[in-house]
Amino acid sequence: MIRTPFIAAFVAVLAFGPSLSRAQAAPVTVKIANFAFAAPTVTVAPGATVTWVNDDEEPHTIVAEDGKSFRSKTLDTGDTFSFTFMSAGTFGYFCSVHPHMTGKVVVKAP
Ligand SMILES: [Cu+2]
Repeated sequence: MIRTPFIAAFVAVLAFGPSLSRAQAAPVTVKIANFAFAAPTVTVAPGATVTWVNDDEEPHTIVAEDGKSFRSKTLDTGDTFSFTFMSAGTFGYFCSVHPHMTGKVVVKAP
């Protein structure tokens, strides 16, 4: 069949095209453990989703320092919270249960 390679190439573009564009805004996971965000600072591209995972035995929250960009509910052990950062900037955040727990997401084009 002559057409098969063309179809295969087309399918490859469909399969890999979106993942290539997503790679520029790769998702990041931030673990919460021992009353700290690890890593405390992450740098992502615009459009990237950051997911926090509570690996602690204590409840934690993720609250934007500006009070409006994002705010999670209380995360129990194993709970996650995700936020997609569309615009460039530096977004500090803290845990409202333990305000000494702070972190930062830096969003900038790669
Ligand atoms: Cu906390």
